[in-house]
Amino acid sequence: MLIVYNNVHPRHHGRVEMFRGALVEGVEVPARVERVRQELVRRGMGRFELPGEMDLALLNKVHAPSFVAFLRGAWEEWVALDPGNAGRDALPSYWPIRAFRSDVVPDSFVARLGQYTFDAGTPLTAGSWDAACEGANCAITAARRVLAGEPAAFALTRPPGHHAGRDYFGGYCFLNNAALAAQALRDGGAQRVAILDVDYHHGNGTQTIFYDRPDVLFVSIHADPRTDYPYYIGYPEETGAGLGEGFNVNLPLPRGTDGAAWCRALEMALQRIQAFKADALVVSLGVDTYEGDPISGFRLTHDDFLRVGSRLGRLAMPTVLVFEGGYAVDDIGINTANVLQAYLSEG
Ligand code: OKP
Ligand code: ZN
Repeated sequence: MLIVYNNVHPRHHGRVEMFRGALVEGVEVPARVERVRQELVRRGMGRFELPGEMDLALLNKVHAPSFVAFLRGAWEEWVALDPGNAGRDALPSYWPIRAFRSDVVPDSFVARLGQYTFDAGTPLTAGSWDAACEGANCAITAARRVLAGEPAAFALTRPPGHHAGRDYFGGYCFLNNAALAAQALRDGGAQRVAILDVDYHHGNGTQTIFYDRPDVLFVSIHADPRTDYPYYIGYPEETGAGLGEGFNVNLPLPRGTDGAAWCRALEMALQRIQAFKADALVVSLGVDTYEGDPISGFRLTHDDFLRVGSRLGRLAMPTVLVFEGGYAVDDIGINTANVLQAYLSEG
């Protein structure tokens, strides 16, 4: 499979995230992507390529230009607050909730930081912008390669993307790689694009970016937000708005869900995608549904990932796969390569 690889991803390396009142070691580490790369090399199943020139116009179309500018300059502003900050990740401490004003732009960097993110678990570091921007570039490049006739391509990148919205970051995500791939497919001639999000967590960013649009169908299988992150979104009654009504499908499942039950939800998702008659598919491929994942609660096995891959391969749709979550580092290579290898064996 064609793998578009983000070779600058280690520039984003968060030290800590806030968890239950403590700063704890982060789980979204560079080794995640390196393990996947090593396993693909070991199996001899990847043609690795680097992306070309970044399409900043597309980035500024999917994301708000003010947000893109904020992210690009955020590290410099953080360090300007206090030179000692150079040794510390930027994390927010203040958020404008509903009762506060949403029309003000404070001078204070930490105040603006809280306007652009929704949790204190997404450390912004010196190289976060570089890594995220190149990751976005990988996803866009993968989409363009598929438009040019490649049957499938995998954007192997971190940080992940599906929690990032038009003008906010969070959930370890800064730029929405899957949304950028979908928009690149649309702009390149695909009339209808489906996004299937199989990460353990609901892809709130992707959902909101396309919520009022009928040309991009978003279907997500994820942990019930009543118990799991991102908590405030991802419920089944969220079906789209305006022209986009009916083009958003959330399939939450309870903690403890095993591969058999998960695959039944996958069948429902694929039924909807086929009825939509998508010209191309984007898969937000998180493997944190794995039974050994340290922060998640589903119970998919190594073999279940083979089933998922072959089921997706049987669709025989032009497909862009974008790497999302998965935190069981020792098994992340096996699980991801299992999906891709089984996908290819159906081709
Ligand atoms: C990103 B992706 C664990 C708390 C969970 C955020 C999870 C983000 C997951 N200490 N916090 O969807 O895999
Ligand atoms: Zn996840």
